[in-house]
Amino acid sequence: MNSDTNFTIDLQEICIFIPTLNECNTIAGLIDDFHSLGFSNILVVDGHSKDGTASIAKEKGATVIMQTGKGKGQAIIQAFEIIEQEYIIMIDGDGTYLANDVHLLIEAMESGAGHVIGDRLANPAKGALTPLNFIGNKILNKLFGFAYGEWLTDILSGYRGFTRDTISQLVLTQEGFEIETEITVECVKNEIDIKIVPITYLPRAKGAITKLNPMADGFKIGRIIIKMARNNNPLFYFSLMGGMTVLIGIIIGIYVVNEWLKGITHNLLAMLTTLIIISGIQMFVFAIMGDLIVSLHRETMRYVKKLK
Ligand SMILES: Nc1nc2c(ncn2[C@@H]2O[C@H](COP(=O)(O)OP(=O)(O)OP(=O)(O)O)[C@@H](O)[C@H]2O)c(=O)[nH]1
Ligand SMILES: [Mg+2]
Repeated sequence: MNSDTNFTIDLQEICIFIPTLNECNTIAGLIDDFHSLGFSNILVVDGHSKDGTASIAKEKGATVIMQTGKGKGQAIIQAFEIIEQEYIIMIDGDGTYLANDVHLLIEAMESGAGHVIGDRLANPAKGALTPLNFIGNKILNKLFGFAYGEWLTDILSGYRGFTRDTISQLVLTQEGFEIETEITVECVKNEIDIKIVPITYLPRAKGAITKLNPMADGFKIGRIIIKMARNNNPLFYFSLMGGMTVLIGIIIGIYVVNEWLKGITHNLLAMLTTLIIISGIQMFVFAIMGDLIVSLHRETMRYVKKLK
């Protein structure tokens, strides 16, 4: 951070929050870096690390609490309940993000953002992302764009900024790595001003093991993007379901017609095909009705917010 950068936000009003699970290689350096930049409120929520991460963080002067449940998401939910500062910077403890980039997030909040996302994909160092992780992230960002109409570039980033007001509006339930997706959906739903800032992304330190399973967690994240769209963007959700149902109907229909051309009649299957296609078309009607209901609800919420 530039020493000549003058924040209007008092650093005492900022909490640096780090969720950790077995990050003994990197946690000390990260805390030192934030201290040297002038931050004193550093909170580590540890998932009962077996490698001494919690005691290292304590020695380095951070406030350390043990999480009461399991998973990164649960640690974040717990932290959001106890943090008292007006601004929260959340950063992974695996040394892949730079404390030095924090000014980018703070400046974005100073200019009015309720939520800031550090975009890792803008500038990843060589080896920071495996090809699978890079492609997986790109696909999930695009899926998110289709589902919510917000074309954000890195919904899964682990370096983010929040105002207290934003946190108070988020309803969070996901205990695992789906939490970043849920945070982003909740921000979009509550029409919070989201800003994206490009940050540096480094490879994990040698010997530090990732807790993320790219395939299993990737699928869970994709599923949550689609599932949460049911309430937030029914047009997308029910159109997708309707489209898939109609497609299944058409595939069975092609088989039925093909067989009929050969002189074999499948009466029951023909009826089933019609039923499936009609159900699919009905889902498009749900989609339009759901969209109307959500639009009305948003308008009412905007009015309620204005009254507050
Ligand atoms: N408190 C807590 N922290 C966790 C838990 N799982 C992961 N973390 C921390 O959350 C941060 C992100 O975890 P990573 O394993 O780096 O996951 P990732 O950054 O999505 O995956 P990589 O790209 O492989 O690094 C790290 O600081 C972890 O130590 C958990 O169950 N509890
Ligand atoms: Mg990581």
